[in-house]
Amino acid sequence: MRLSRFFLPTLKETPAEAAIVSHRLMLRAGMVRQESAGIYSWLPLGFRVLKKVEQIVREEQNRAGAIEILMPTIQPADLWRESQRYDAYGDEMLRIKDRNGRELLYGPTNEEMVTSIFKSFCRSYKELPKLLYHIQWKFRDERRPRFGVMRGREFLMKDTYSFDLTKEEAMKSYNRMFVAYMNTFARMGLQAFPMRAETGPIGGDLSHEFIILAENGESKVFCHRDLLDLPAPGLDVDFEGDLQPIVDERTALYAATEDVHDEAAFAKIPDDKKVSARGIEVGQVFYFGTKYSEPMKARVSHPQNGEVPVHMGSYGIGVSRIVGGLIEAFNDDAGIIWPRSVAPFDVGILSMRAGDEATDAACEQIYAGLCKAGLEPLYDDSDDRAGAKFSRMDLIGLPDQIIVGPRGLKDGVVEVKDRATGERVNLSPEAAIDQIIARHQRDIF
Ligand code: 5CA
Repeated sequence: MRLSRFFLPTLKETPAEAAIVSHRLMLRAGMVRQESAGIYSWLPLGFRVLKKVEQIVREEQNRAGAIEILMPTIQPADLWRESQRYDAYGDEMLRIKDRNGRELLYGPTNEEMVTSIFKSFCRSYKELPKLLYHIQWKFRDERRPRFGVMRGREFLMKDTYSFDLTKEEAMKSYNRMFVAYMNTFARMGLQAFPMRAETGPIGGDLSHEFIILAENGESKVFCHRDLLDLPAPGLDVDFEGDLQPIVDERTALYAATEDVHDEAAFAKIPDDKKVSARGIEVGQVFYFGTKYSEPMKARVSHPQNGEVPVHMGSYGIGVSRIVGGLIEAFNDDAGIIWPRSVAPFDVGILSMRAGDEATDAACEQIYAGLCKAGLEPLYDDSDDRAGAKFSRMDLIGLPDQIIVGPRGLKDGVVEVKDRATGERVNLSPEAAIDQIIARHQRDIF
């Protein structure tokens, strides 16, 4: 993409309304625009990151055996009366009437609808287990929308729903999602820790939140320091095998959110291993048994016992929240530093003298070489001052920059800068292309 043709409305001033660094940087980098409290348009740069995050989430859901569907944002109120949640959900639910006076709502989550889909088509235990998910916008009329996309009112969520014959089987589905989550966040460069959590309006008695530690996080969390050293399970885990040991290893150590924190259990941890910190909840998993299948009569035939309600769980990831979470985790004074797997473009090409024949030719050569290798460069072909180009490229945080100017080209070199470390090397244009491709291949998995 050539910057001259792109739409990158960066801001010079720091927006006063933004209280935390990720919100400030998203506005300054022209990633989003607020349309109303907690409601955002995603501008091209932000949209590209959102899509990358969404795609990683999708790939890891598919790898774990979940099946993608797409349910609507608008749901009939009657569905929620069946589960008794219509009134219980309270003011967070946006209630709407259509022209015929029929009551509708903008879905804050989809347990009811997916249960209704399941029961229309699945009648036998032979069809189980089933894991269905979608990636769809939700609306929750949050009392205090804040921190930009981190606590929005309209936000993008991936929600998966599992259907099993028994509690034991449902635990296997829970474990699948648990393991898939660790891998999902690791692919984005994030370390997310599972912590025991409250179930709230979703229900049930077993739940974990996945938390990334961050100073500006809304959640207060407590855990054993050794939990922080456990790596993600890895993309080669066998989802058809026994995942219990992997989950056990990650749930054996104390880890809890404030709501379910047990001070007595925490006190037993040696002082130097106690972590009490703030974090961002990027995902949450729930097992709630027959809470929805019972009232909504989602039953299947049992091999011995006639008909039984299915055991269910639900598993959410805050796709749009993660974009803010990533910036909280990866930034410096100059701006954002994207991990390669979620960067809006793979590399920036900065022309130090647009219009100079040799500089233009070298930029075009590098641009074409990178595109041919399947990478997506952003080529700053504008005639802005060098300083403005440097600070804009640093602000938007592409992992690598190639700086091309007449002075270097006289010696046959361009400059390759690593955004994260600030390290610079001079290389021929061909070697610069190879170097960027190698860095990309090293980090994308
Ligand atoms: N039905 C369940 C699981 S699918 C559910 O709704 N879970 S949830 O309430 O925990 O939401 C799932 C994830 O969505 C959260 O972990 C969080 O990352 C994200 N999320 C929740 N509320 C918001 C919000 N107001 N703004 C942005 N992201 C949110």
